[in-house]
Amino acid sequence: MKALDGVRILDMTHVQSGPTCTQLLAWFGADVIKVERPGKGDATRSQLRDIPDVDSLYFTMLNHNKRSVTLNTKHDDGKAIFTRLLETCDVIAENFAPGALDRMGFSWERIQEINPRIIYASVKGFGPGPYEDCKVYENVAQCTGGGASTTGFPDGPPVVAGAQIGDSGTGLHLALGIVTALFQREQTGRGQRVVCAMQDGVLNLCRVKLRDQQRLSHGPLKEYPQYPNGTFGKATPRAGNASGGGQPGWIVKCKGWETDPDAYIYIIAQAAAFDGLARMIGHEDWLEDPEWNTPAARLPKIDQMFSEIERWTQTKTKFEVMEKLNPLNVPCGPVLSIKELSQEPSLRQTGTVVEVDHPERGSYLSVGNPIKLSDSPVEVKRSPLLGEHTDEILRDVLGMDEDAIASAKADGVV
Ligand code: CAO
Repeated sequence: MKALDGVRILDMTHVQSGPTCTQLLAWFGADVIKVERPGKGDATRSQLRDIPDVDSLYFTMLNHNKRSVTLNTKHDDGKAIFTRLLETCDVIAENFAPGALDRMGFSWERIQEINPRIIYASVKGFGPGPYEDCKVYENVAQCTGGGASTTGFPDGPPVVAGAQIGDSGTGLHLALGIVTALFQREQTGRGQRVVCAMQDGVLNLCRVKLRDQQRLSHGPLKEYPQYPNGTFGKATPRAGNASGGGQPGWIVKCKGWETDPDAYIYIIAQAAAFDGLARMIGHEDWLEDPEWNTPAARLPKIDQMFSEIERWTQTKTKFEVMEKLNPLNVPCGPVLSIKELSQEPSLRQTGTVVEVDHPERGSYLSVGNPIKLSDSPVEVKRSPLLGEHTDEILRDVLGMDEDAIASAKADGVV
């Protein structure tokens, strides 16, 4: 069995944030019924298409293991079908612009009347406040949640991260909210409202930056590259590639960096392993030198220290550096390109990178479930075609007969 066997989710999500959440729950065994607009479906089906008329990778990689039903929830008959779906589901998840479900006639009060046990889960851009009505995409969330102002180099503009912390990050938060609410329902018998704002999700992931904001009023942030030779302003600044923890770290060039944009490695020069690191890079002289042999003495010369480390790393590939430094307990990590990650055998073995077959596009690579449960196996199944399961859901979940299904189709309701 799977962890969420028996849980049925009415999935009104679209684009990225919501679909990542319901995809995870589907991998854990929930029956996820994706409701899509007849004829159109989730907008990402046709966005960033690489093959004409075939569901995009954007869509397929975010909607595995779901069933798709088309339904016009603004049509009166569609609302009736939607109401019956609400009656049979444990969770409704959505990430429309604020108020969209209310405008369809399904307020939280109405949904509770229809099914008091249902959990109503939403992603929104902002929580209650001045921006609550705004539409939000990934990079807007990164900018408004503290990600962009703290990412990049001190002398450069704010930068957004490649990791989708606004969308997929908030989807993860929502998934936790849903399973927590399901757990509480075991005790209370009642559903509840679960809301995650993308701004809140990003800020949660920027927690250490709020820590630093408060430390700033008590003196300079000594682990930031601005210390001691630069200046600090009033807000947590951008720290380049500084480690953010108590140990100095930086990205340095490795052999081949002139032509390979990913020939770099992150090295943490932590005090406990410093002697071995100094010897390895040919700086045994540092061990006896009071200018170098304590963390405090090195602190004002971190740039110089990493320049010396880089002189050595440039003579080795990033993997050779890894092999040399790991036995010395020097924490380090090669900058792996997405190409390298997609080919990494260990990630294939664990199911973190999976090859999936699709009837229209053939085989493609996806990221599988990164959360491993020992007693809930995951089988990654392809995303549904638009409306692929409309008939079976109307028939098997709602008990509609063939005539009723035919008439819903004729009226454009499904
Ligand atoms: N039948 C009939 N109508 C449907 C439907 C269905 N099955 N499914 C959706 N619709 C309607 C909605 O009711 C809505 O109509 P109204 O505007 O009349 O209320 C409309 O389709 C589109 O909804 P939308 O406003 O959410 O879509 P958008 O493309 O304009 O905005 C987005 C997209 C993502 C900016 C917005 O949904 C949003 O801010 N969501 C919350 C934050 C979020 O999750 N962002 C992450 C996006 S991933 O980067």
